[in-house]
Amino acid sequence: MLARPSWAEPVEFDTARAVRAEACGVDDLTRLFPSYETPAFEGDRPRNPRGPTGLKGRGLLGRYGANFAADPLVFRRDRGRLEMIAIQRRDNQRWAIPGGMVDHGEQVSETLARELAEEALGKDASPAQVKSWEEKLGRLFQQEGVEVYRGYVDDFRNTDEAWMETSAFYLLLNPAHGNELGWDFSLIAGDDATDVRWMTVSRNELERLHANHAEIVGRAVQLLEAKQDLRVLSDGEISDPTP
Ligand code: RP5
Repeated sequence: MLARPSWAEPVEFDTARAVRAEACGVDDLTRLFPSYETPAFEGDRPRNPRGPTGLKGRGLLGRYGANFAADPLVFRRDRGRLEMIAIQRRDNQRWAIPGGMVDHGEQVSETLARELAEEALGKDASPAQVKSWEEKLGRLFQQEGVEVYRGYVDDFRNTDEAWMETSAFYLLLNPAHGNELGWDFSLIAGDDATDVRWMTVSRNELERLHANHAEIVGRAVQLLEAKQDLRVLSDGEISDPTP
C-alpha cells in the first residue's frame, strides 16, 4: 500500500477525526471543521453542498470537508487579443488555470504566486530566481490582484464528503510588470503540467477547460472589461471604445 502523503488526512473518517482533534489540541471536536464557515453535516460527517456525487470518503482529496485551492488568472494583451496563462493538467489532460492547494498557514496571495512560479515559470530556473518571482508575484497579487471568485469547484475529485473550493484572482500584466519581475513572459511547464501556454481567451478555448474554470475565467473577463473599459469578443479579440 502507498504511504499516505504528508498533506492528506487518514482515509478512514473516524481516524481522520481523531487526528484532526489531536492537531487542534481538543479531546472532542464539536465542530469537526473549524476552518470551514458553513459546513453541512450528515450525522457527524461533512456533506458536499452540491452532492451527491456517488463517491464516499475523501477519495483523491487530502481532507474531509472543503479542500482549499487558489487560482491565479494572469492576463496580457498581445497583438490585439486577450491571452491568459493556461496549463495542461497531467492528471486529466485538460487545459486549466494554473491553480493549486493552499498550504497550511499560507496566504492566498502566496499560493497564487507559488503555483504560478512552479507550474508555469520556474522549472529550469535557479531556486533563487524562483524565490524572487514568488515574492514579487505575491506582492503584485496583493497590490493589483482582483478577486474574481470564491467558492465551490466542480472538480472530478469531489466526493460526498470532500470537495474543492477556490479563491481566484486576476492580474493584467503589461511590459512594465515583466521588467519589474525580470521575466520575458516565456513559459515553462512545471511537474504537474504536461504543457503551458498563453491561451487566447476565446469561447472555443474556454469551453474545453477543466472543471468550472470557464465560468471563473468568464467572471474575470467581465470584471476586466468593466475596469479597463473594453470589450473582449468571442474569438478573444479586444475591442477598445473609439477615442
Ligand atoms: C482545481 O484544481 C482548482 O480550481 C485548482 O485549479 C486545482 C487544485 O488542484 P491541484 O492542481 O493542486 O491538483 O479544481
